[in-house]
Amino acid sequence: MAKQDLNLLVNFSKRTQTMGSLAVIDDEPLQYPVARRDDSVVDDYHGMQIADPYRWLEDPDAEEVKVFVQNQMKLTESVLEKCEVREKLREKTTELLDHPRFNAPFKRGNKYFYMHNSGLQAQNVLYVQDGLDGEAEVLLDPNRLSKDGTISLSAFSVSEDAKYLSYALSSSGSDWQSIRVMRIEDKNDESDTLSWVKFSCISWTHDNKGFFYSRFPAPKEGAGMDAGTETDSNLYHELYYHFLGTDQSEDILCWRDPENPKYRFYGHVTEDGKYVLLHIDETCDPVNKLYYCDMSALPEGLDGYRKRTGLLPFVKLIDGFDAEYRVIANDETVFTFLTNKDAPKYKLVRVDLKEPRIWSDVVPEAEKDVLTWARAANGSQMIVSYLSDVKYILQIRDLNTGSLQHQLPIDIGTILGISARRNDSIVFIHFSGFLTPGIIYQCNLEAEVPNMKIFREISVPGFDRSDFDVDQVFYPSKDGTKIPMFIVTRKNITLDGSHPCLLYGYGGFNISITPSFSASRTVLTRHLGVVFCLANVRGGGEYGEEWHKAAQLAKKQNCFDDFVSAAEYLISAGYTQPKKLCIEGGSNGGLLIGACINQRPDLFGCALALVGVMDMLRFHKFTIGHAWTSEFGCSENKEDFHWLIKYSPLHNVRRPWELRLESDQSCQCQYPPTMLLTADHDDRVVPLHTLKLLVTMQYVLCTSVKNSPQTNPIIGRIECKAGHGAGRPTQKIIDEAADRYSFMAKMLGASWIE
Ligand code: X98
Repeated sequence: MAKQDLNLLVNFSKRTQTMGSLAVIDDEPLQYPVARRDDSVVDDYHGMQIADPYRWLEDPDAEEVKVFVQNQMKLTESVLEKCEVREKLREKTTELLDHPRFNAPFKRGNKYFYMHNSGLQAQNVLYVQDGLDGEAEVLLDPNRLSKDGTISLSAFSVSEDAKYLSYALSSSGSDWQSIRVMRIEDKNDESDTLSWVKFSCISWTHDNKGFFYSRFPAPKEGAGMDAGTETDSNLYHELYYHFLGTDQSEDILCWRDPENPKYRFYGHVTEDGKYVLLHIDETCDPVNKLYYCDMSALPEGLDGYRKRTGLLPFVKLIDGFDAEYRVIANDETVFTFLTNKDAPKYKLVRVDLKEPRIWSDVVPEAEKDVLTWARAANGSQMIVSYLSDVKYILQIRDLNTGSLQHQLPIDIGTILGISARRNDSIVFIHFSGFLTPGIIYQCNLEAEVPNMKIFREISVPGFDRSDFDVDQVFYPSKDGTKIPMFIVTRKNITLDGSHPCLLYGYGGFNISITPSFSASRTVLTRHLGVVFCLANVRGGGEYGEEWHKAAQLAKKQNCFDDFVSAAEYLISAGYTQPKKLCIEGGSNGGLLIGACINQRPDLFGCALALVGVMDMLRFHKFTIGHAWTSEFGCSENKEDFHWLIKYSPLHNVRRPWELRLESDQSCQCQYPPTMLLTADHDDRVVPLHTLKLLVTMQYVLCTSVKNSPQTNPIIGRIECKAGHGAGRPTQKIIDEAADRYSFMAKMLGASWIE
């Protein structure tokens, strides 16, 4: 961006007057709330002056912000009331969710544990049964913990003897957790309560005396009042060991590093119970340090540390952030790791702690496929999965030699979970696909040819997979790179450009977006004829770390280009046309949507940006945002600032009718109808991102312009008692889907098919 443009941005409000608004829905004008602009807030970034007139929206406790949110919610409701298919969507999505579902069971002692939802329960319930044939009973039902279903079971761990359950609860979708302990036999809670837990493993020692967990110091002000609404930076993580039956204040501090306040620590006890591994990371890049402590060599065990201060004597195995190391198995001192060290598509390696300089490959990096995970089972075997052109492959390999023993057949879809232990021959594999709501496979590794027996299949009344087609295409991006994209349609559609289309993407953090079942999207395809497309744009992990790096930092623009090219492909191939094309993304994908509507407002008929990172100059200041500088860079560095200012959604809202677009063939001369979504307890991507972008779009495009051509609505949906997405009760999931997709349907002119 030219310096001149930035100065224009600073002076913007001085040149224009607030006019009210001319956006229209059903021929009725929309009145955007008037929001104060504070022209005194101007920051100097490396000699450039950047205005931030809505800085006041960064204070979630300010009365003015609460009023602003209320006004926006009222406006949005007035739009949604006019979206005819809202109730039908709510009804059908409810119907399609109203069926029993499960995840893969896992074994401790002779008991099996699994999560289950009978259909419309707000939160999944934890069940336990003796053996595989025992009668299942409820162990922990989070639905009994709050009337509105906003307390969720966000993590749990069963002690080795299956006598205790330590479980983490989260309120209103916040990342904060509170850990409690239950005696499994009588389902009574012990008095243990551990607070301010976040980004933690819960890992029991095999003496069943307690477990490792991680926490941050409590936020300074109003601690405990409404955790999750604060924006304070999460710093000074610490690893603790908690002894059952003691107060949190007596927990052993196992590791901290005050000199590196951004480091995060996870303690993980190895399957043989001998070691605790300390996994350290600083950012969201797939790299970590790895230390270990031989607990059997501690003279008085962990008990000794109750009496004295001092951290655990961890030994540094990996002490740099140059690669990722995830433990797969160990035999005494010989450890097998999954790593991307010199292997961007990952490999399995082995080291003996006695000779830490000698590493060998067990399963070398594959040429094309990404080794996504491996689980040791049945003594000397492992289940290994690869991602091959965004489709999972499942194999059984020899743990010692790495050699391939069997291929396990699976459909196009995602392995959502796997339960396997070194000493168990039975493994459970949880699978889902666009047209497969869920199958739990049971695989007996002792069998000569292990087969995938269906243990449980999730069936959805009213859903018939033969009504749909799934295809995968590889389209060229701006620079010619071939990008994979899945396309889900009603059976045998004609490619005449007439179909409403929903294009979804993420594109970041080495995260692969793979096919899975979605009740609400199935309703869209079945009843609105929507073509659903999932573009696996660069920045994700679909082809390993190179694919990730290809749209990171200075190359972030590549993921936007890939997404825009997906839209262009869908139009040129006859699936849809710009005014019938809706784009959607959440979190880093919300940023993708924000950037794409700024760059190509002409290309889309609707945009849905969920919980997005929108202020790229300030994201690092809030909660865990500092961990994302590995992906985005940081505006405090001059070079990074110049990357960020080019695409930051908040800083690139322009009136299209005043610009000449590169592609200006069919410019609608306004932004697509846009819904920006956030939630009051989103402490991952704090709501201020969405609120600032929302008011900026409303101001620049609508309220500051007399007779603005921007008649497409720009609205915000701000959910209460919810966070970044996890732990949301079923009713809130349904209501949100009905709201955003009924808005989409209305804006695209999609009509209901019975
Ligand atoms: C996060 O920010 C994930 C947050 N997070 C975790 C856990 N560990 C982390 C370690 C480093 C940094 C972040 C971490 O949740 C964690 C560890 C153990 C158990 C449970 C949690 N992510 C990014 C995100 O949410 C990308 C995905 C994960 N973003 C929001 C990036 C931009 C928008």
